[in-house]
Amino acid sequence: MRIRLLLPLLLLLAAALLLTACAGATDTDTATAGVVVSEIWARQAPAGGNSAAYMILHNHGAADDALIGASTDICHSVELHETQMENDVMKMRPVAGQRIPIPANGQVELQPGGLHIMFMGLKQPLEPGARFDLTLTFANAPAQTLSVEVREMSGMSSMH
Ligand SMILES: [Cu+2]
Repeated sequence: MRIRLLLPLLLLLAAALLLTACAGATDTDTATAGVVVSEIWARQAPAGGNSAAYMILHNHGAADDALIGASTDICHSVELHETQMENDVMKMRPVAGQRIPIPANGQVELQPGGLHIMFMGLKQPLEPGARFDLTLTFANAPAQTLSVEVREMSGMSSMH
C-alpha cells in the first residue's frame, strides 16, 4: 500500500520541479527581452528619395524605456520623426530630443501619419519584397538589428 502511494507522489514531485524550472526560465527571458519589436516594415521608394519604417515597440519590462536612435546602410541619414496636422496640412518633423518613449509594460506604434523612422537620401531603391537591416538603439534595452521588409504603400505614397 505504501509503495503504491509513493510512486504517484514521486511523479507529482518531479512534475512540480519541472514546472518550477520552466517558470524560472520564462522570467529570465522576459527580463532579458526588454523591448520586443513586431510588425516592422518600410515603404517603397526610389534611390535618392526618402523612406520610412513603421513597427510596434512593446516594453515588457517594469521600467520605462525609449527608442533613442536607428542606423542602416541604405541611406545617408536616419532620424526619428513625427507627423502632425498643422492647418490641415500633414507635416513631419524630428521628434524632440530624438527620443520616442516606450512606457513600462506598454507599447508605442510607429505608423503612417504618426511616428516613424525616417530614411533620408536612399543609396539604393527600396523595392517591395526586398529586405534590409536596421539597428535600433534604446535607452535601457540592448540594441537590436532587425530585418525590415519593404512594402508598397498604396494611396499614401506622399505621406510618411
Ligand atoms: Cu519623416
